[in-house]
Amino acid sequence: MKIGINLLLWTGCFTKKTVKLIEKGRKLGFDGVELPVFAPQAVDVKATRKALADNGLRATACTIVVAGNMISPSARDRRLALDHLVRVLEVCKACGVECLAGPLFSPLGKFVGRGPNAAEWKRAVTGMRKPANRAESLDIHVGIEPLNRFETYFINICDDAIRMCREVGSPKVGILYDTFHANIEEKKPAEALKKIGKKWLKQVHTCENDRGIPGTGHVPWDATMRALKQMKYDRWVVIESFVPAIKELASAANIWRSLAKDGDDLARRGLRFLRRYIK
Ligand code: LER
Ligand code: MN
Repeated sequence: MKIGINLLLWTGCFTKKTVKLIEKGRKLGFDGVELPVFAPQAVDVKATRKALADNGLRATACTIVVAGNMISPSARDRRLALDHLVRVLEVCKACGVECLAGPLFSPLGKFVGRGPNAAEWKRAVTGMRKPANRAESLDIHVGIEPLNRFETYFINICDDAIRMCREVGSPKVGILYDTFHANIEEKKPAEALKKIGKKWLKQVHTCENDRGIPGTGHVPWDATMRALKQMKYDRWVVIESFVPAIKELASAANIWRSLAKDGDDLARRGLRFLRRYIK
């Protein structure tokens, strides 16, 4: 396993202006960085590749639905969401990213006063086949991330993500397990992680139950790390925690309290904690 740091700790979006954060990741001791690719047109592919190579780091990426909606009855909304996802995949591949993950179906914070219905599920399965094919041809992994019910109503639990992966049926499409969301939605988070198993697990986000520094709260870290080791998981474990200074994130994920001195402090202390499990 390798440990990465999600750059959302320092910026709301990865662009040519934030390439220098890659060096920060290396200086803090991480093996890799996770790039929040929310605006693919703003990414400087050449500079990103160079910064990764110069710093000897590898990269994962995350994205969200910034336009349209893959589960919407509107064909235009579905196309916008799919075009964004395919474009992000292409930019990620060009930058050398190994896995792109996130809540890929509907926008963060969009609610309709009910849970997902059968028509939405079908649109999601049909929709995902297009980025899945592109991921196969590009040879890049994709992780579907279950989020807690206060951020999305579409895919909150690992069981639903597993069902989605089965129905999409691509070797490149699997699941991102986030300790923060699992702590809210799963009865037994480590059991849910085991159920995903090596077959579907593409990526892991580590975040404490209060969105703060991993190791300072009640996430079942011993059981989580044991499950990862038992299944011989050998991909990325990325710290994804937030600080209120990053306004876009603060408002999207309701980060109002400071849970660390600043982003650097959070990254340093989180990494020190995770290194107890991952050398
Ligand atoms: C959002 O809550 C989250 O966990 C992120 O991974 C979304 O990109
Ligand atoms: Mn996450």
